[in-house]
Amino acid sequence: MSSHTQSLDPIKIAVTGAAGNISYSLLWRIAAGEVFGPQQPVQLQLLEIEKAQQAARGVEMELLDSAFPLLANVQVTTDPREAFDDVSAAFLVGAQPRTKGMERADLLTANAAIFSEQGAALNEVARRDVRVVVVGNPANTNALIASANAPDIDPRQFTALMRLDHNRTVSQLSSKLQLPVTDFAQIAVWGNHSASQFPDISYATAGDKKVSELVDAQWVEDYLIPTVAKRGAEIIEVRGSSSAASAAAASIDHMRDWVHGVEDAQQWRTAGVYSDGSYGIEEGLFVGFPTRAVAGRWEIVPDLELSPAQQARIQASVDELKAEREMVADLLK
Ligand code: NAX
Repeated sequence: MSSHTQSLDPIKIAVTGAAGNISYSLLWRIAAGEVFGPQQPVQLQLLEIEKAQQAARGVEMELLDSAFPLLANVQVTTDPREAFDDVSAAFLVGAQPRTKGMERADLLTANAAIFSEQGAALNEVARRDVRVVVVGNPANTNALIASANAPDIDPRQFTALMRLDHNRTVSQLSSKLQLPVTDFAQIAVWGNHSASQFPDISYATAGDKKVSELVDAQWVEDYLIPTVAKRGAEIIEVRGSSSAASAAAASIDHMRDWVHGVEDAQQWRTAGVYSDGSYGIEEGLFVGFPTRAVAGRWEIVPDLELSPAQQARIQASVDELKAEREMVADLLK
């Protein structure tokens, strides 16, 4: 077993925003083997802007001090072409986080330039089968920009993190019904990673029961949906800074499921994926869908029946994504 372990070549993994809060949790879990498995050595290629280079070096020092058996090497750079060179996976975390009172539109333009440059660099130097998850907000539109600037990479290799919204939905149901999180299946969050998102429990099950028969429809409408959709703001209010460890945990979940797949077909996940036109959602947008991780790909769960109420909520969030796309139109080739 161990001789086999040692014979695997390291794979290269890029993480941007390496000196930031999310990365401080994320990097340790990648290095511990929680994404690519306990046999797979990794080389971490960390991207940071100039003014955070020293802090990123401190992160590198601590990673090395952790003496992870699977950590083959750590590199820190300011150059996206170096960071993305030959990578199998990229966690695009680095961005300007939203601060109190900042409008979403300001956030969009501040971050759009970063993601167009990084998309172009991925296109130049990353492996063609690279798996990219965009965590930095506005994640869905940043994924769209990165993908549009990487014309030689299949857009299905780009995703936006919506797993945190998914996990928050599961967690709220678990607390409400006093059941373990593992009892729940067929949950999804449609739309944008923003307050317009639609956590949807219409198909959800808890064991052999339908969740919609266990909870009141009014509770879903008045409590569950707004609580999940505004959880990010609530965390900032209560913790004093934005979700970091839970966002890292969701990023780990997302990439691990994408790489290894999820066997149970009832165990849907939420990923912000390239829309193929399913459910009338415009092709080419990056949208939270009910998905399954199958054979190394995200597949959109097909043939769900949508009520007019579901359709209206999904449409509202998709309309917001279209408006965001409009604001960055000059960066989409
Ligand atoms: P931090 O401000 O702690 O860290 C961000 C880091 O990115 C900083 O060290 C900064 O120097 C670096 N950075 C900025 N521009 C860069 C560039 N061009 N290249 C490389 N690095 C760059 O933020 P953190 O709390 O780690 O959050 C990172 C991003 O995740 C934010 O955009 C945040 O809004 C977003 N989030 C997304 C979530 C999701 O579910 N999709 C949830 C959590 C989080 O809010």
